[in-house]
Amino acid sequence: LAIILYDLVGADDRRFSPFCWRARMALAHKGLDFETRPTRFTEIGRIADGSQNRVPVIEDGAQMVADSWTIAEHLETAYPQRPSLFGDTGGKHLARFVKHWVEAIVQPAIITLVVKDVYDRVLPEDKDYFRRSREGRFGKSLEDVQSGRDERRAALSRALTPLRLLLQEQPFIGGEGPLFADYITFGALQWPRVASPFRLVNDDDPIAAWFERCLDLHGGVGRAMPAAA
Ligand SMILES: N[C@@H](CCC(=O)N[C@@H](CS)C(=O)NCC(=O)O)C(=O)O
Repeated sequence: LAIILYDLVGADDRRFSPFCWRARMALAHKGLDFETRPTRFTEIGRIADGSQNRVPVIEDGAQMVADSWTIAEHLETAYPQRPSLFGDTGGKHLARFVKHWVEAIVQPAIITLVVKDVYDRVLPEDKDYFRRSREGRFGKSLEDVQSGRDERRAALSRALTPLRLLLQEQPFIGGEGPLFADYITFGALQWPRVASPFRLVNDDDPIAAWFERCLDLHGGVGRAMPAAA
């Protein structure tokens, strides 16, 4: 029985959620059979028993699991014979650092560069909700949040310095091969790739080369999602 992944969907079937990409890459890494259920922002409350307010959520047989980190832990525990997402116990703790770094530093920097572009690509039914909730969070219009992004792009590049230095020394955050820490970071960059034409990383940046490698992983599951034009 295939695992079901409730996956955020925008216009033209775009799947841009950074957190859902973590889960999708984790499922692909484990080589598990899964299908995605495209879910709009304003449909999340209708998943299964109605107790969810965020995606990703997966249904693995009778088990419903929410939250990308909890999903990775679940997959690691339920499918120990499949390739590991953490490498070892220490690897899991280090992945937690990467999660906090990406959520506290990287994603907040990215959202201010692309939030209006994301809005332009959410489904019509979600537009009011998206604008209201995000403008409430920022205390200004989406247009004002995103404006001046050319000048703010360099700050993101500086924030990514530790990742850039690491990727000059090894092909993946996990070392020779990818681990969940790679997927956490990949999700943060796949989100603007799918939802915005704005280029965040220069082509000659080692991070760009790593991102291309990630797009090709597991049969190219990441690359199969078209980039925004
Ligand atoms: N801690 C959660 C965060 C998930 C999350 O924030 N998902 C966003 C989509 S990227 C969401 O569902 N947002 C619903 C909303 O904004 O109403 C995880 O790691 O899965």
